[in-house]
Amino acid sequence: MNHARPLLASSRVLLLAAAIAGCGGTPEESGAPGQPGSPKAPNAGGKPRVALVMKSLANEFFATMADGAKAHQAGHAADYDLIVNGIKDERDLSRQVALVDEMIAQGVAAIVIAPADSRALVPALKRAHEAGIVVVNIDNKLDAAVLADQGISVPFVGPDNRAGAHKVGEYLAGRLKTGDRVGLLEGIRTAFNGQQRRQGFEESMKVAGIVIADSQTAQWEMDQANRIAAAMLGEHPEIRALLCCNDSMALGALAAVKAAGRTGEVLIVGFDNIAAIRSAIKDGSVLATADQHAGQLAVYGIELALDLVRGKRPPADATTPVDLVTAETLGSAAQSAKP
Ligand code: ALL
Repeated sequence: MNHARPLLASSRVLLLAAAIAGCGGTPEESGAPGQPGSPKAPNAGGKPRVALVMKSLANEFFATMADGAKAHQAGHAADYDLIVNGIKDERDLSRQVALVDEMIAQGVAAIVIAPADSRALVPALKRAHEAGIVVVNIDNKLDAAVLADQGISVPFVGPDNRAGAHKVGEYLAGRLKTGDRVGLLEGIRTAFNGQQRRQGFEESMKVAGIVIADSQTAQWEMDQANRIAAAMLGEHPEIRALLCCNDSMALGALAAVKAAGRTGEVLIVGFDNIAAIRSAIKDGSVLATADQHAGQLAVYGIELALDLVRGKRPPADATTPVDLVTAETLGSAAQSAKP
């Protein structure tokens, strides 16, 4: 029986699912294994509760991630309960830290987290670790040096963002010529996956002899990307393409290119494969993106977390797939349209 009840008081938190069935034990009871040296064993005697902590739920990428996680839980309802939550603003690090602390206070068995920042979340995750909560890092890798400094190790499950961006950049380069100039829109600069994507784009441009005329952060967000892309197009009218480290920013860039009346002349690529970008690829207004399989990403993390809750030893980091998405792969007519 699921008796869903609100777990989090704050109105800023979007609680998508709070299914807490059969949680017989209190965090203080023993029975379910915690991590080595843990002072308590959360959810002893009942189904473990797994908390998925994401970033901006306004971003379709995380809505897809949440749907995937909820579908997995529905198919394994006897094994665990799921709490799904995220923040409103990509940059609201303190809210994500507060969410981790709320999950610790709830005594969940595991936290599966896509950290908004690779460094700032580590102390909160250390608190979770010390409370005997299994912690699994998905999507955006935590900073290895900060983890080592804090004396904890957290398994990571996610894609090779550098390789993914490289694939997208290489495909774009095939439509450009040596010496062409492009602009780059970066994610949050302290996010490791954002750094890796920037590197992947830079490397692919270098190989093709294409010059990055300007590179700025739009903090993963559409509105900021729109403003920055518009300014870039004004300052660098020679720019032939905008390389965006996620699809939200690619949508912002697309609106700027359209407003400048340069659709098709300035190519756009992104990263995530959200629905709006798939449509834009099909109609030829965006060239390509990378699919990092958002719906599966949390599922991989949840499965690993459940293994750890059951006492398995943490494995090495696991790399998940990332695939190039173009008009060809989408089977669209736009594939023959030369930009
Ligand atoms: C990253 C994800 C997605 C997303 C971005 C914005 O961690 O991998 O690319 O668009 O965060 O929060």
